Amino acid sequence: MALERTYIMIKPNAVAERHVGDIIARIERTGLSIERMELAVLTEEQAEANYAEHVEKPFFRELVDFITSGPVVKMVVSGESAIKKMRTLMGATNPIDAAPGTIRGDFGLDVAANVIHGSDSPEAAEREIALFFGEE
Ligand code: DAT
Ligand code: MG
Repeated sequence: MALERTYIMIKPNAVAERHVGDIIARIERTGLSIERMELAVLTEEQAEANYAEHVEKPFFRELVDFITSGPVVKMVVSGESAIKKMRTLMGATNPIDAAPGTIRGDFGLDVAANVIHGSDSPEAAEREIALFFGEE
């Protein structure tokens, strides 16, 4: 167990569909804390950097276009095992495979518009927090 920080982002479809309050309530109910939070439209550069590991994938351009298509809610969430706890709360990448009760299982429509992003490792969390909040 370790005290961790993770970068969480509510994607444009979920903001447009007014799921922000429900998603924040679910995060707080797990006992994790919201340290920072901001509504913003990502730049193309931020989107490409966030998804750099997927640059060779056929869906890369679609992913960048989607994530920059409207405002997102950027957050730093902290607490005991925050990275894994958030990944569990989010559910599987493809909403079709995500269990009911998870954020993607309840609100996801398809794999591209899968509602929420969460860092997958401590290294990714620090990189993403620096990228989106300009912190070290
Ligand atoms: P995760 O967001 O669960 O970490 P990932 O890192 O594999 O998943 O992919 C990043 C994002 O890319 C994912 O949230 C949605 C999009 N994506 C993944 N696979 C896709 C596919 N086959 N078609 C379209 N978009 C996809
Ligand atoms: Mg990932």
